[in-house]
Parts: sequence; structure tokens; C-alpha cells
Amino acid sequence: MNMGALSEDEISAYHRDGFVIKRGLFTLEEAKLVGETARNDHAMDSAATALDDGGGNKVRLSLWNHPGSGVYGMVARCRRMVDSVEDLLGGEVYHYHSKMVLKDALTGGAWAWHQDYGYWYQNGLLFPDLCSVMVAVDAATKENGCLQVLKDSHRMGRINHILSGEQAGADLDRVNEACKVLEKVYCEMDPGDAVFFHPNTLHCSDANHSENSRWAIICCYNSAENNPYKESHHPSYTKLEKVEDSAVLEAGKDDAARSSVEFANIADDDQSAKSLAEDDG
Ligand SMILES: O=C(O)CCC(=O)C(=O)O
Repeated sequence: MNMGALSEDEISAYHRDGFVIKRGLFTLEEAKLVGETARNDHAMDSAATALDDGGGNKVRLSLWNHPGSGVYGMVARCRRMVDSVEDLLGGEVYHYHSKMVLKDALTGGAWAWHQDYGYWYQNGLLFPDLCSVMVAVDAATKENGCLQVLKDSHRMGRINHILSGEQAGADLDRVNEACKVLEKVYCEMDPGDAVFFHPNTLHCSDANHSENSRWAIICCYNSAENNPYKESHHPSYTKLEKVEDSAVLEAGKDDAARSSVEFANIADDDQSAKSLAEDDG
């Protein structure tokens, strides 16, 4: 036990419900720093991939595999994040990737119901021993398309995923049945709040029809013992160098380096959704 930011009750809630919301994991100042850094980050903007959501809007995201030493990297590497995830997964974890979801006002697209392990299973991971942490950069509300989770759905195990448009979605018959018996929770969050969720937790979000953007950073971790058996576009075990929590604001002081990170080319590299189309013939 690392003594991360989550109490024993919160850890139990995660295992019971498949997610837990931690209010104020990051301060408003830290969330603002991440938002300001990202909004001025031309590399992030040009690396952003726009995926058709099937409803006339585009989901825009930028992704990086290694956390780096800028502000985004410090968010992913700081103790309150990593120690908390290690407390949830019961041992050492490494950085699997992070992304910024740039859900812009009026145009930001919807995410279909899916499980992260629905994608990652394709990457040679034997066990769903991973965890995603979404940190609100902007306030996330029902109106601007906050994350929705189906409480308890992690107990369903991995569901088949089918390529729809440019996203992989969980088998809709099963999702519809699950929606009849499980509670849907809107994860409304203030900047700096975080939701930790299990890779088999069904989640989605609506398009953003509001005047307010809903950007969020999502850091994903894999258990060190769950090293993939084959190579993919996300890294195999790479030791995660933890930093103190103060490193987030410290990194913001260096204007030249604060946005430093190497973005992945999702369009060319990410085969996990595309391979579903191939599997389906
Ligand atoms: O940003 C969102 O609303 C959802 C993102 C998501 O589901 C994912 O990255 O897997």
C-alpha cells in the first residue's frame, strides 16, 4: 500500500462500482496550468486526430505514449496519481499512454459506449489490469458532454467491440440490456477533479452542444506484471519515474519545456480499433 490520494473507502468503491470520483485531486491552479499549456500548444493542436462520431461531429484527441517531463508528464507521474493507481491495482504500474480529449464548444463529438479493454485487448494484454484516470481540465457537465459510466459494468467482463464509423463501440444489444439493469452515472466534475475507472467499465459521452469547451486529460496505466505478449502502438513495460506532487506547478515555470512531449500519430499507428474491422472480415 502506497498511501496514495484515495482512502480505503474510495478504493473499495472503485472495486465495487468500477470507478471512483476524487474531487480536487489537482488544484484549480494546476488544472488551469494544464489547460493554458495545452491551448497554447501548437504541437498538440497539429497532432490532434479528428475521428468521426457517426453523428456529424468529430472527436478530437492528441495522444502520447511516454509521459515526458513537461506539465502533462508531471500530471501522469506525480505521486497522487501513480500511488493511487498502484493502490487500486495492488502493485507497480507503468504509463501506458495519456491523451487530451479536446472536446470543443458546439462541435466536440460524442464517444460511443465502450470499454477501454475492448480496444486494449487487441494489444496483447492478457489481463484487464489497467486503470484510466480522467482529470477535468475544464468543468465537465451534462451540457458539455461529461463522461458517463455504467456503474458495476466492469463485472460483465470484456464485451465484443465493433467498429462503427471511426470508433470501436461495445456490442449495442448488450449495452442496451446493461442499461436496463445498471445505473448510469454522469461524472460531472470541476477542473482538477478526477475519475479513476476500470478498463472494463462501460463509458461514453455525448457531443458538446454547449458554449463551453470540455477538455480533459486521461492518463492510462498498466500493471507492470501485465506486460503485453506482443508489440503494439502502446509501450511495453517502461519504468515510471515518479515525481513529487509539487512537480506539476514547477514544470509550469519553464516556458520552453512545459509542453514538451512526443505526440503519437494515431491515424497511422493505432491499430486497436482498425483490427476489429479486419477481425470482422
Ligand atoms: O472524453 C470522453 O468523453 C471519453 C473518452 C474516452 O472514453 C476514452 O478516451 O476512452
